Amino acid sequence: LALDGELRSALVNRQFRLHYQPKVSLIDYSLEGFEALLRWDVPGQGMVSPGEFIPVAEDTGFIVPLGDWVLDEACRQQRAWLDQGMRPVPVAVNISPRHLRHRTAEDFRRIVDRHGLPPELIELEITEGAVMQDIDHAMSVLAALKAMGIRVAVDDFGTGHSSLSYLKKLPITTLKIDRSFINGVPQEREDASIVSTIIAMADMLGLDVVAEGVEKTEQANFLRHHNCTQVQGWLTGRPVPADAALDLLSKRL
Ligand code: G
Ligand code: G
Ligand code: MN
Ligand code: NA
Repeated sequence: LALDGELRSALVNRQFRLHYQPKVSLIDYSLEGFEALLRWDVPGQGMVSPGEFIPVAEDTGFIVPLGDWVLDEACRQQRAWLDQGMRPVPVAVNISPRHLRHRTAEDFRRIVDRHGLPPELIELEITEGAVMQDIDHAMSVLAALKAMGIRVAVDDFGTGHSSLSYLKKLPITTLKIDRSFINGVPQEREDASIVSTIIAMADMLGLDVVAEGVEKTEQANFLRHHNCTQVQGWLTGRPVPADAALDLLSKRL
């Protein structure tokens, strides 16, 4: 594949960037974390979205070195912010299914340790699909990550095929409610029921819950009313380059 070769050269030529989207408290709108989102800065063409190349990288296996780079870069940036005296907030990275299958918890920890970071300042976002593809491996990796103190979120929650019996056993810290459900809130009764039920279930399971894709004040109001405490979406901040993320860290509550 031509694109696979271009992606491999892009890594060598340092054309990948991370942008950072704020995760914000619904109680006081304080900044509580970031999600790192990959961008490909193609010379003369601007930023290419990961939606256009992650599927190819997943197919060819390039996602493994690329995913390692993403985690390493997020850790490097987090270290730099801490060294500049910034308030510590967790930074999350997306781990694709194939990356998860090819790595152990020790592999991830080695990258975090390389930067001398407290493990609780790094969060891995993993989709339900990634967990279900190889449940035994995922269970053992997640259990070891938990023992190390590295946070794990289930991303796009509600869209995958995980059963509640696995959810009960999964050693995770956070559920991220998929934005397809947030979209219909508060008008669509089904979406409103699903969202309020996920929030209540997360609370009873002792998990943190984040609502993704929040674009409107009415959505934030609905979520606050149903005791969701953290949101991520265009309403509270788009993904921004590292320098703009530093501005947020230094100026915001
Ligand atoms: O940022 P954007 O909306 O274009 O992202 C599109 C998709 O790419 C999302 O599903 C997001 O989770 C995924 N994505 C963004 N950054 C990364 C990354 O670093 N690794 C992986 N595996 N997926 C990512
Ligand atoms: O699959 P994942 O949840 O990691 O995807 C995250 C992607 O969602 C990011 O690439 C980001 O650009 C996108 N995103 C974040 N907030 C919003 C939002 O409020 N609305 C929409 N439509 N997309 C969003
Ligand atoms: Mn994500
Ligand atoms: Na998501």
